[in-house]
Amino acid sequence: MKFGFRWFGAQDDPIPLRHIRQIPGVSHVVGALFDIPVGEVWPAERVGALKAEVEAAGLRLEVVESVNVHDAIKIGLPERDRRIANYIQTIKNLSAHGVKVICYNFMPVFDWFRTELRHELPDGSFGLALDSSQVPDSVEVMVERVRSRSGGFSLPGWEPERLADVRALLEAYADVDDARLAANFEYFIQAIIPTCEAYGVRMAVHPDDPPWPLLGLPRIVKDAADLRRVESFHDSPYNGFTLCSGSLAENPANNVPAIIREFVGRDKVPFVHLRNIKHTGAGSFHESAHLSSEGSLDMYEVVRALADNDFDGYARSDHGRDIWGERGRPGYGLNDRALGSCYLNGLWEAITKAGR
Ligand code: CS2
Ligand code: MN
Repeated sequence: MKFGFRWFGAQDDPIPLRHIRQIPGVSHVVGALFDIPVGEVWPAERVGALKAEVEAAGLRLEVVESVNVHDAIKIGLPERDRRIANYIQTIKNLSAHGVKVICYNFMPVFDWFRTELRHELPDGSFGLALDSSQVPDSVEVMVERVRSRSGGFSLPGWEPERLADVRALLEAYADVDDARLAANFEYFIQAIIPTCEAYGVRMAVHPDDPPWPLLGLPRIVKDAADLRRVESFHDSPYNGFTLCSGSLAENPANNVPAIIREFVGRDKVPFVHLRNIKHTGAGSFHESAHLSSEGSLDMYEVVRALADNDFDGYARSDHGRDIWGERGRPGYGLNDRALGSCYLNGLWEAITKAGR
């Protein structure tokens, strides 16, 4: 297992690479070009510059998160072929600089969805939370709430430019039901996977977060059955998954270790996100520290499912809380993600050594 840490770039992340370099067990940066608008090509020289910056800090860049998918592709507009051609060029440019895995998602309109970005926990730390009773009816209210509570940080998936007219965007999705979205996803996968195979870049779709439909929008990467459908679009190790323990676990019906065993066992998982969440009611949860004792997910079983299947892909600790007075980008401060990395590396060492 190769352990990475998500980084938002020198311009936009208060965490310097040299601090990431000091987290024991972390050897990779999971990065992106956050300023390139969704649907445009990532220029090869910009990818090369990011890689050089990461390597100069003693780290590696082999996973990018996320190359987001333009709404025209998800909706199925005529413009999609041009956007797919751009995506294919981005895959080639990433491959030219040694990127091996692209994390992305296929959620309409929004990426992850929370009602609270700074929910205070009993120990005085702060984490993200979703309280289903607090989801506003109006999307404009939701967009404004996320913007005003983001602590001034940019949040991928909630770009103000793209959501400036969120109502028009939602209307563009009016005829996109589950079946249409799946057909558009299949069209995208069939168009890009031959390039991924030729250029050695594995696609890894992130599950929907939360894994259920919201605000009338379909969501189609929620559970094992959905993952099998995505797999059937083009059966190849290059058409794979970012198994995100926290996102999947938000629905208590998802058996996360079983999902890991199934898909890692079939070599469909180049990348995993490891985090814990605590259920607080139907459709409600808050993010917790990574330890099993702090949340609803048994992280020992999650890591054991990876180890039992000889997982040799990339992993990162996902969302952490704000602790020790840090005011980080929501979910992406330094301290708690670093603690999570150490804990997860400890589980991995204990489980893999015991299995020898
Ligand atoms: C989130 C997402 O749960 C998560 O990992 O932080 O932003 C996620 O990175 C994207 O949905 C992946 O495309
Ligand atoms: Mn995740």
